[in-house]
Amino acid sequence: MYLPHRPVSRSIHAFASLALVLCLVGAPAVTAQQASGHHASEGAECDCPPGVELVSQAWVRHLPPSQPNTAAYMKIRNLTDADLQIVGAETPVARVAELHDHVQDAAGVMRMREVASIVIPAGGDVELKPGGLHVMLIDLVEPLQEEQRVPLTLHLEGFEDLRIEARVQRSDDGAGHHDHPDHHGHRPSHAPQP
Ligand SMILES: [Cu+2]
Repeated sequence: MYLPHRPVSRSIHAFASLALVLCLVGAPAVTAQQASGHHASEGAECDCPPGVELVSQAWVRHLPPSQPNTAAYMKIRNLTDADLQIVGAETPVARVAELHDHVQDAAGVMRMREVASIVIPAGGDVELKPGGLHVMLIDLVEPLQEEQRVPLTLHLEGFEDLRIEARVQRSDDGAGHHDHPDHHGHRPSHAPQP
């Protein structure tokens, strides 16, 4: 069902050229979105390379100003025919951004740990969400305000960056923007936050 990445790129270029010709003869113009290589995902704010989409609004958990760290969550879709790997992240609002997952320790407690990469499967999605994968924002430059827009860049191995604009929200608000088929109605008991 999904088109492989390279033909998609080529078709966008071909379409853009065709559109230019059509413009000259008075046919409807394509939007700037369709003509550019990067595009904004529908309903979600991302300057994503062709073949990659943000499925839902990216968000950063709002925490009391005393908390030096927080986390960013989002759902990303890979329309290409190859697995993609997120291998790094950066944001101007935190001095360090790490890729994290939650794993259960021997005592059954969920704990965060850093991971080297996060895979977005070919033709599939990956969801970063509370209690699971997330981008850890460590040592915030200053406390984040609710509704603040946070630029977040994700580096993909051998691929162009995703430039995302995440919104700062309380966890309840954020959860409202996501599907939670495996949501149990409470946060996993793990420390430290988030
Ligand atoms: Cu973490």
